[in-house]
Amino acid sequence: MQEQLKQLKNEAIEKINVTDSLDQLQEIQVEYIGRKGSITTVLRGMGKLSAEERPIVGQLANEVREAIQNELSTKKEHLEKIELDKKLAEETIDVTLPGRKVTVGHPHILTSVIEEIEDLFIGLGYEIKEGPEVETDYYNFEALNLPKGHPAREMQDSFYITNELLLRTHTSPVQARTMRALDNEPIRMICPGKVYRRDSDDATHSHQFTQIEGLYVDKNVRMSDLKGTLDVFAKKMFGEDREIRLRPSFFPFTEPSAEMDISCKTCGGKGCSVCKHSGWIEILGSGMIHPRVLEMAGYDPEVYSGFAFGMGPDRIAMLKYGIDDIRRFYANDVRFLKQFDEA
Ligand code: 2NL
Repeated sequence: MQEQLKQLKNEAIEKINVTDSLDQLQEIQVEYIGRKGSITTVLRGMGKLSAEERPIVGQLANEVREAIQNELSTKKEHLEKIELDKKLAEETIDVTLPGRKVTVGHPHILTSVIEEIEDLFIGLGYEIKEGPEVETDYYNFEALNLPKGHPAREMQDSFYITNELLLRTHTSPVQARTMRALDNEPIRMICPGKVYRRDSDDATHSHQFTQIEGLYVDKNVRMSDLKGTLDVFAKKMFGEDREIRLRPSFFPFTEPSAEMDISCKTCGGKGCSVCKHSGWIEILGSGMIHPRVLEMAGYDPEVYSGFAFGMGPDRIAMLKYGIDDIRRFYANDVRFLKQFDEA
């Protein structure tokens, strides 16, 4: 029996020496010193031994078990170290490699144009105001001197939510709301935002586009104030060498009304294809606020006067950057959008 134990010990140690797998070590442990392992099986035969032999064999069995356990532990540590070293070597990071390029987005070209206009008017003391895109019939039309049945409403057919609620057709209701909320105080404001019209989309029309409007109300505001302000705007936005001209026009919410043109940069006013051979390019609509609009907003038109103007950032961007189709702003083709990274 002692021979048997010594042989099992040698056998186990030999197996431990040759293996290089942690799984196999585990198997060896079960095979030799586990609860149903070979050593235990041998010890079951101890009953047949004499009283003198029993403690000797018992001690030997313990020594064998301990020896195997020690070998197992040493080898396990060794294999685990190899595995760790291998992992560390494989996962080395070369900190000198160049980093991966992170793609950074940028504002949409329309946002950039709107912000450029905002900044310009902030410099002239104007505040930026925003309002709801779902508007009441009252603020979108009624308060702007466009009563129900007015023929000019037809030009601004819209998306109705109910009879009295619609997607706003211009940003003017923001101004009507702002005036209403104030009590005969001077105002200088700019309101940018999305507007909607029931239009058929083509190169120059979109059912959703952007607008930016300005409003100036105070005592003794005159048409010359409007012209001076628009002249500063045109020169800052399109170049100091631009001239402006005002042409008579009509809007229900202004009287008198005027359209503003800037001199064509491409031909210097001589006439070319960009300005359709007129030497001038239409930029915006404007006028002196209609007394009825002031009155409905709670301002006394005998004391207060003001001017207003409105333009389309879509159109401004198309002119400024030579963009041929308004639908490009909304198609989200990154090849188009990426061109204006630095704009
Ligand atoms: C255009 C013309 C314009 C206004 C907008 C306005 C607003 C109030 C009172 C009076 Cl609350 N006027 N806005 C005035 C004249 C023209 O827009 O062609 N926009 C694209």
